[in-house]
Amino acid sequence: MTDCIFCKIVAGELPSKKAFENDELLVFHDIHPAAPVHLLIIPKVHIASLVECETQHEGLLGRMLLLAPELARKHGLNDGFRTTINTGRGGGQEVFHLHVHVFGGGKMPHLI
Ligand code: IU
Repeated sequence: MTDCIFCKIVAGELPSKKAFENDELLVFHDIHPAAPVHLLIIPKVHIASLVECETQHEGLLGRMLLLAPELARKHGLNDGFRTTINTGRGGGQEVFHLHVHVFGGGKMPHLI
């Protein structure tokens, strides 16, 4: 999608601090970190949000989630971490390209 910021990051048209990359996924550090470690896991293909995901995306979603503990371990989040997927404006989503936030390393407020 041409006007999607995360697609531009995938295409290398905008810079990012990469933490992981394979054929399917890209992980980079959030530009406004909410914790000492704050990573975003995104699919390289444009999917606007969790609402747009279908059965065909089951494997992709599973691999996105399974990457989180691996990233957390690599970034020293040995005591735990938080994963968040904001969905839609009502869910606090600001960038409409599916992403999983993985963050931790500080005192995490209890939200729910
Ligand atoms: P949200 O779940 O859509 O609210 O989160 C979007 C995140 O993307 C947010 O934490 C931003 O700081 C982050 N981000 C980024 O890392 N790089 C960017 O160029 C833009 C947003 I725009």
